[in-house]
Amino acid sequence: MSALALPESASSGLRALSADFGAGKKAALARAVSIVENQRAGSDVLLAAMHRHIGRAHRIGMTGPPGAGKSTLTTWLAAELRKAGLTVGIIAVDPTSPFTGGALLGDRVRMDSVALDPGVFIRSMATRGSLGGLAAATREVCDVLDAFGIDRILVETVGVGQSELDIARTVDTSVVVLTPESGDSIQTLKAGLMEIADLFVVNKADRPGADRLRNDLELMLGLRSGAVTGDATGHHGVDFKAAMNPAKAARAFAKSDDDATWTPSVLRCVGTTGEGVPELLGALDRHFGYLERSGALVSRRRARLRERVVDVAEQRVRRRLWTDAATAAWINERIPELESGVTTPYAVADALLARSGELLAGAKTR
Ligand SMILES: Nc1nc2c(ncn2[C@@H]2O[C@H](COP(=O)(O)OP(=O)(O)O)[C@@H](O)[C@H]2O)c(=O)[nH]1
Ligand SMILES: [Mg+2]
Repeated sequence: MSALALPESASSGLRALSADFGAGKKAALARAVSIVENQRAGSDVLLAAMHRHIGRAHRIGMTGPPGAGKSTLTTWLAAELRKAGLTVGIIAVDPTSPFTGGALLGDRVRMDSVALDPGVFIRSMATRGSLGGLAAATREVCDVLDAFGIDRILVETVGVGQSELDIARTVDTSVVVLTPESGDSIQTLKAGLMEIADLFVVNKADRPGADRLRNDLELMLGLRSGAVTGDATGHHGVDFKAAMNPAKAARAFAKSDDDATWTPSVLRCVGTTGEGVPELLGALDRHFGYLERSGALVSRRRARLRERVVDVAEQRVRRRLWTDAATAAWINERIPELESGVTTPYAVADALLARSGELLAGAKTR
């Protein structure tokens, strides 16, 4: 890629950065990621210039409870992808276990060889205010890695709450990693986690209970009765309710064809030895192929573009309106009428929006 096309107004610093980024220098990638992650000056300009260059990378989420082996498997995947000559980005958004933290101490050698490989870029995400902001930041950092030309982006997240699910939804393929320890609680696992899964990994298959967990998952997915759950609408993940309802699953199966349907499979892995990792890679490639053939990739990417517009618009409304001194003064002047009940917060809010057209359009900048 040549240098990013920046507007005339871009600073000389951004120009130098863009030239180095275009030349494939990893230091420029790291700087661009930091600017975007922390929403520093130039962030929007850089992302806008990168927009044309995104869409090549396969974005893969590794989601699951803390300690399931997400980082370990991510390291294995990165090593295997490198062997295949692909470049890899790793984004760790797991606040309970930083990618470079103690959890991987037992695995220092492989981790170091991955971390020091010039074809691998690793970043642990700091929280951007809230977890909600983190999903947007994760998506933007993925865009930067994608624009740089990185082939596979692995995003590690803990699938415990809504915000983490939002992060998981920023990827093309979601892998949910579970362990035999989570086996007994399978019914209590958040349905949300089940719904986003394109692939399940039963990790720690060296431990007792792995086969049972795999059976339980396959039963739940309707795989063991031979019924396949449909994804005919092209939405993300398995139809969990249909999976719990064999008759519905059978109907979905009857009207499905291979290109329009994805059935999440359940793979076994042993993170400590790398067993099952080649099969996981194969399944990831198959899922990407399915996304391309079925049109789901296009629709997911369209949905992401829509979300991006909404995110950016909200950011700009906030920034333009609430940092404007005249707007703050105007609201203050309305307080007496609000206090006396002459007007309501709803009427004031409408009046505020009606008078802020130019400000919202960015025509007035201060
Ligand atoms: N016995 C066993 N331990 C594993 C396996 N995979 C990972 N571990 C260990 O489980 C712990 C947590 O792994 P980690 O990758 O940090 O989990 P994360 O929190 O999901 O990222 C580490 O000590 C790993 O070495 C496995 O297949 N079998
Ligand atoms: Mg981890």
